Amino acid sequence: MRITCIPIVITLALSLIQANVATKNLPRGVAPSRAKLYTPDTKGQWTCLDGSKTIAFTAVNDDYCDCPDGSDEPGTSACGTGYFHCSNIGHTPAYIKTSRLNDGVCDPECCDGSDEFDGHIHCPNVCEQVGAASRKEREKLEKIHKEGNKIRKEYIAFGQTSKKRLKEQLDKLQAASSSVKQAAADTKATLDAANAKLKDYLESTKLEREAARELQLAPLIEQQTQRLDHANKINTLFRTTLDDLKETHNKNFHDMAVKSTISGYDEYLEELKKQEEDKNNSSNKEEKEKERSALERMHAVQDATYDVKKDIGLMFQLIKEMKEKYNTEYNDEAVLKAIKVLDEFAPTWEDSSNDFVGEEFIEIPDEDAGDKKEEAKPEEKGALGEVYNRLLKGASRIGLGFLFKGSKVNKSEVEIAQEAYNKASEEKRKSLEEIQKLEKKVNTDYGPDEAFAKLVDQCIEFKEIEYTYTLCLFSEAKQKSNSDTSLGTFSSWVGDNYDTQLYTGGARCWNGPERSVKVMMACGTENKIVAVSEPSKCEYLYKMETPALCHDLSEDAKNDSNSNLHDAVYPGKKNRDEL
Ligand code: MAN
Repeated sequence: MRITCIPIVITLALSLIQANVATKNLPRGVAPSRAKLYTPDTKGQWTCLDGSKTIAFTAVNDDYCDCPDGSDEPGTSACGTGYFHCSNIGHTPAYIKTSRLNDGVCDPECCDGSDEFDGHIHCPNVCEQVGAASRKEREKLEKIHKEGNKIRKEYIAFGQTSKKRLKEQLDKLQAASSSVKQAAADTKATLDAANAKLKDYLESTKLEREAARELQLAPLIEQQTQRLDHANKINTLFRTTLDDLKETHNKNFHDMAVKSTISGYDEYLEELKKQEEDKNNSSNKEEKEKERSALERMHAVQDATYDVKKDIGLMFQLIKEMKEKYNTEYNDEAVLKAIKVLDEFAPTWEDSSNDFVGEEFIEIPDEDAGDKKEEAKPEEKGALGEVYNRLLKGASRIGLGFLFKGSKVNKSEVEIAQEAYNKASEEKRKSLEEIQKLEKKVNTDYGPDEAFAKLVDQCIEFKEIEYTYTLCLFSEAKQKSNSDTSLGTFSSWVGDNYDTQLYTGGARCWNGPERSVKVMMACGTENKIVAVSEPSKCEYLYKMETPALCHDLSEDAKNDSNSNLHDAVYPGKKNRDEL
């Protein structure tokens, strides 16, 4: 709908002219502007306005309905379907349905009282007062409109400058993005080449490096194996102790503590058996052993030590629980023997400074750790020492210093390439993100003249008894009480008038749809929400005012002469009898 205003002066002048034009013969209820339609032909005949019938002109307003469209009775209620024109001199002319004539009610639309003329009641002519009040209201609205329109013009200027600036920024970023992309691609290629080189190097020196690792880890494997052996011995001691207890304890005593330890031990044996079976099914042990690298073997010995220690812990605990609860009066020798083993072992087990217990794992050094020298120590100058020195030189040459951190090469080619690639791809990511953000802003519809750009991310709120409703324009609407409920994010404009927005995809309503908001806007001197309702469950309606909708009235008047000022302020609202 085009928004418009017919200035007050023109309205008044029109009313006067219409009144003057009215002729004596103009039937009651016909607007002077329609006088031509109510002229008899030369034979005194007249045709219904829908063309359906010709009747004598004297039958117009004879209180008998002749025309199907009711046009022959504009000034009586005989048809009831036509329209009666009240001149309302001093205010604005209006139409009412003819069914409301002489019905004993003074219709407010006919402020001149002309709708009740049969003498049953008297309707005073209040057009002067009503007209004055209406003109005052119009003036007030016009003032708001003028003020709002000034702000709107600023909004437009802002929106247009901002759009231009955003477009320029976007162009710049887009132009720069190709070199950012290229840099990311180039650094990726360099990284791939460095990785390929590293892979080749690692492949070609595999045997030598393994030999060097062997040399490095051999003493540690040996050390860890000794710990495993030691752990195995303790494990065997506990197994034998518990086997003996199981065999030789006095079954006649039925000591519950002893029984519970033995059944715990049986469960443990059962579990152990299962694990052994799984292990045997899953691999050919010897084959695997042969293929394993020094590091894998080191891990295997460490894992085995850990497992054995866990088993010892379990058996230790079983005997300990028995010790705490067994019946001392029985003096069962088998039980006492098991407790003796426990007591002897307890200090070792519970003292974490013991090197087997506390440090069953020996930390495995990096492949290159401890090589803080360019050459092998004189005592390493056997065959492996030479291998090491050759590797060191080869690695330095291609920049694979990380293999030998202590050497003169601080950073490897791969590390350098990786850092460059990380930096370039981060720049590429940032640039694309920035472009996307700008594109979103540039492509958002802020109205044909960009007036709404000023409202982006402006947040306004409306407090009512239970909730505070908020709206961040072009962003999100919320309903707040103890917590925030999203009512939806900006989705689109509704229609072509740029006065209604839709926010969708809010928090789902219990047993219902996702919450959504329709924002209906009208002209006002500031951005504010003036009413919030929930016409249907979880579908909200915000009414807001904004200067962005205070259009230039004179411009609008040119475009749409049928609208009035009220429409300009609250577009879409119609008089019920409007024709
Ligand atoms: C909350 C509010 C109301 C809504 C109900 C639906 O109480 O969001 O507006 O009608 O949930 O269950």
